[in-house]
Amino acid sequence: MLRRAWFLTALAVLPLSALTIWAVVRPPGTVVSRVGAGPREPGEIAVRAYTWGFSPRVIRVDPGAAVRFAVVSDDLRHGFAINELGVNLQLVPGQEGRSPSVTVNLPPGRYTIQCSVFCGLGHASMKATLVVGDPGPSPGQVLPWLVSAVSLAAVAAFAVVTRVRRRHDGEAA
Ligand SMILES: [Cu+2]
Repeated sequence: MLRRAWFLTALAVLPLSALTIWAVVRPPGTVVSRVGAGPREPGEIAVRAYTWGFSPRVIRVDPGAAVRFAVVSDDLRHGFAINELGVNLQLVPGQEGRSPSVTVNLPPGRYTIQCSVFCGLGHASMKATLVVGDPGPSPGQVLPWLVSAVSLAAVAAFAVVTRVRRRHDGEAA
């Protein structure tokens, strides 16, 4: 009986603590820049590149906006590439790399920003996201809700099973 209580507690507590950890450890710098400048004045988007990531990690722009990227590397040589926009900057540490003004003629969605200069172990994971318009929630935003729904269902199922088993035991006795 005692063991069952422990098990139930663990079932309820573990997913919650996992969620808390996930929320706390979530990588910093999810700063969001929203640029919706008109076609005449390109909105300038300042980005920092470092080993191994970009800040901000998420850049939001409106479809049709004219933008210009100003990127500075904090440490090594890095690149800043958005294939769909034809942007590819080679960054020298300490120098600002500036892209020409580009018009975001892309359908709403998420586009990968990546480092284009090999910079070591974490190079392949050195990425950020360009969000154009409002493409709806990403899988990462839905995940916490999914996890809590699944753990609630598990707790409920376990409660039902123990009740049924207890009743069964009662009849047998
Ligand atoms: Cu790199």
